[in-house]
Amino acid sequence: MQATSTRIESIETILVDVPTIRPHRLSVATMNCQTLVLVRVVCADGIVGVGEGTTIGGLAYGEESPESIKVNIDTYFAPLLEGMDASRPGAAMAKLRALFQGNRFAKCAVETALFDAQAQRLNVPLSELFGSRVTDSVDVAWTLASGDTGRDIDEAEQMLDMKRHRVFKLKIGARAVADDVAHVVAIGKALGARGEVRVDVNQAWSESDTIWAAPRFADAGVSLIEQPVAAGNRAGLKRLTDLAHVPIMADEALHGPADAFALASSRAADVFAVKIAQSGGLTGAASVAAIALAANIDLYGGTMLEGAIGTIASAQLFSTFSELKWGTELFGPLLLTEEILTEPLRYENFALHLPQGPGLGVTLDWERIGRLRRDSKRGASVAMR
Ligand code: MUC
Ligand code: MG
Repeated sequence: MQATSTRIESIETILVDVPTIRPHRLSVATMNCQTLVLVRVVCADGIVGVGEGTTIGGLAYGEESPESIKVNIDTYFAPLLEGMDASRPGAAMAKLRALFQGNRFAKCAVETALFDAQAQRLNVPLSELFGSRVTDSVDVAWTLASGDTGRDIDEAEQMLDMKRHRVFKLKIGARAVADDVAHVVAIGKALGARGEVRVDVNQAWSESDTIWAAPRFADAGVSLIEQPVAAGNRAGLKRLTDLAHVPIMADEALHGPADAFALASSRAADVFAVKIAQSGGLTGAASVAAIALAANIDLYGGTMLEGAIGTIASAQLFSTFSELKWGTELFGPLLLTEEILTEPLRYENFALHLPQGPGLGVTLDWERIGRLRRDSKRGASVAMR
């Protein structure tokens, strides 16, 4: 048991169910609600760190569900960490990784909370623990995924009018390939030079589907094709990258530094979607980015459609990247109907602007979270940060 005043006293996990502003259709799931998995690490010096380990579509996207993230933190991680020194997040996470397999999202949530607490303790923004910021804002793309071409065009027009987003990622892969191509071409035509169009297939296509679609996308001005084929099909991803019709981005194929190294070694993609949850946390994501940059692979700041905590944690890390050519898609909180911060994240002029305060730099609205949490009868017991 750690005797210092920075001892970890308790770890609490909370499931928060928040409806989305419209159905969000991916090839793997249609989301009407997002479940945020929030973690609070309470330290003996009075500092409370928060983290998030959110996924997409229950068990549809990854190997962890919101419920598994919660139960594994509660059952395995918390008893190990309680009593350890919170001022050594690296040591605590090394122990956790040595003892427990997998569970990248759960590890990300806990690691974020530990680094949030430590950055508050040192009175610096979390970014300063990861090499320091090179920017105070990151560009943010929007995902068009209503499932309807006309509605997607209207939504893109609204985003352009608001100056909130000018890069649009289109979710495809649920329909016939020719229908998807027609959908993308129509949106590209409607937006013209005012918006940049990219596509995310979420692994739904075969290599031959992609070979057929890619030159058509190139003609339509599509700038990026994300994860067209199955995550395990690295050789196929490389062959598609070598075709060089449209740059190819790896997303689901990237489960942390080992995958990043394997993909970079064969240059199986032009761009890496760096995600803190998929990478097992902030340090894993920093390694993925370093491997990409060393291999001359471009960076993109990805999301698991996290709420405000996972989003700002990602932004804190991405703000330290020396190069972020393809910007980010850190729009998760904007897809939700409820605000969980006392002051919302600042989206302006096509970018997310980072707060200057210590740690994550945001304050959670615990009263509202108390009402939204799945076991809301316990809401009143949640202490204020
Ligand atoms: C993904 O596959 O990139 C990111 C944006 C979105 O709508 O879904 C996510 C996941
Ligand atoms: Mg993706």
